[in-house]
Amino acid sequence: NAMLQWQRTGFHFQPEKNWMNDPNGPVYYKGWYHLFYQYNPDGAIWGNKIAWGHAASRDLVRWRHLPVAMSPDQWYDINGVWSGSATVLPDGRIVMLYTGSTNASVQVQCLAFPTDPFDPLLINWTKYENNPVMYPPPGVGEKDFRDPTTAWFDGSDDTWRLVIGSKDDRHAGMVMTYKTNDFINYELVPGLLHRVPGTGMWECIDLYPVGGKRGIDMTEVVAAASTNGGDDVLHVMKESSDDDRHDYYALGRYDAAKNTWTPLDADADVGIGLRYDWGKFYASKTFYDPAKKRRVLWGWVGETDSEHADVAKGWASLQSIPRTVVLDTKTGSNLLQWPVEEVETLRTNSTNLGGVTVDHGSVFPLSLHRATQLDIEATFRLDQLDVAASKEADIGYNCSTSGGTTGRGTLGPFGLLVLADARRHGGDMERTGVYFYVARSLDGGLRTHFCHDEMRSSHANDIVKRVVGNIVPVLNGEEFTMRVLVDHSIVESFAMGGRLTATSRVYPTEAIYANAGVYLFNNATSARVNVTRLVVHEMDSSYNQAYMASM
Ligand code: DQQ
Repeated sequence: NAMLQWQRTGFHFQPEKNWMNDPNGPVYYKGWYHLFYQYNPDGAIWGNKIAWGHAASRDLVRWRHLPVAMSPDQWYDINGVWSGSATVLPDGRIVMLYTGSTNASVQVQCLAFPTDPFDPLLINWTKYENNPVMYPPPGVGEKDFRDPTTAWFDGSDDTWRLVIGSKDDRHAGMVMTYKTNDFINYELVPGLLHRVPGTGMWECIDLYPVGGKRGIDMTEVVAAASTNGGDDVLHVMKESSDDDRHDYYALGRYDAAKNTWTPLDADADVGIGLRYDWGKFYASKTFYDPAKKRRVLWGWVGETDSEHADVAKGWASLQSIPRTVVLDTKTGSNLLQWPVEEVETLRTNSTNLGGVTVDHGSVFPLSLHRATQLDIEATFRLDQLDVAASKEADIGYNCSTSGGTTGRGTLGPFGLLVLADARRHGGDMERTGVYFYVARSLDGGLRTHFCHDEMRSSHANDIVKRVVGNIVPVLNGEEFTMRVLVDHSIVESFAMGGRLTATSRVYPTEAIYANAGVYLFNNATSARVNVTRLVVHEMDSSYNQAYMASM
């Protein structure tokens, strides 16, 4: 449908057509990054014939689409080749574990290998002849046993371990650990690695170590822990809550010998505390990139339009920009997510627009050539006198129940309007608000919220529009910073260096092509906002024909 063609992105990953969901088995192999993904080759909706789509890239940004890697063609996965993870063995071989939905819709774990290990593109995959290798254990629902993680090596008993998410009969989300020494025979490790009441089915578990700088491989840490305690490293546990479709994480400590993971802060446990992203982002997965010694996160960004619209356009879903993940050593209580550095190689035409002051209650258009593919870096500072004079209490400000860009306080909202109608500013013009809202809390301190306002992002009426976001830590002396990736129908923001992220799918009908623009706005009732830095980079498309041909 040519009419909806403008919704396709320029630098976010998406298949050429049809439905996509979870990222699967991300791995680096012989100079190539591989991304597999849940894919329906038959259409733009999810179905019971899900296969593994496949693409490869040298830089995580420019992708080469490859043939479907695995299809539902065996009794044990005939209802779907579902999500799974890659493990790289010390000799370089890859083992892939995934969930099969059997002919009776039972969830079982299955094993597959590259057919030709000398092929860096890993085009063909061979399923293990005696699949499945794991069945739901006693007491676990046959439809509640899925999404095996990457395995790590535990030198204490020379076995590989991996975890699988589930829920119990009291609706608690939970994680089970398995060990194996050949990837064929598995033993359930007694006890549960973790369990949180009331959180429902935990899909797509991820468990990995984080430090403050480079990424860390799980095997490396477990080996170190058995010799020196490994105390300087924390372990992230992430689960995707089937109940409310958000990815929740927590920082904690993994004790391999006891088979436990314990959150640093029980009040911010997995499933009830931090989210990776406060917008549309689900079923994510990380991998360790040995080439750049970093941990990289992928997340599925679904559609918020109607299924009817997806069928009309012939495709559905994007992957987030791949994000590096490190521990925020300044707060010690959250991760930092940031677009992989390779994204910056797509920047062209950078315009410096900083050094302006936006008065309260005003909107200021930016003059740009094109505003459908952007990487925006913005830093704001509130006038200190205005902050001192502000007496507003932050009683219950909440992005999702706020008035978005139009709800006014003394110190916010202020920020950007993107994918906004460049032709005129006014009333019901299409725009997506990306903003900070600063308020005084009852203890007198400042509390900062970062939100996306999708309420006026489109004149179309078959779209879920919300205000999303949450409180973001801002430490003494820090300015308010945001990085916003704009790509036709997605706005992906990183606030305060990646302490908080928000992703929105938006479907403007008028603010498209040359009519798309960006505005600075400050809708506070009294504070002036200094925009100390504002750099707008136009972004090249990563699906460049010449590049594709040269690969
Ligand atoms: N998607 C897969 C499952 C997983 C779910 C099926 C999460 O393996 O639990 O497409 O989105």
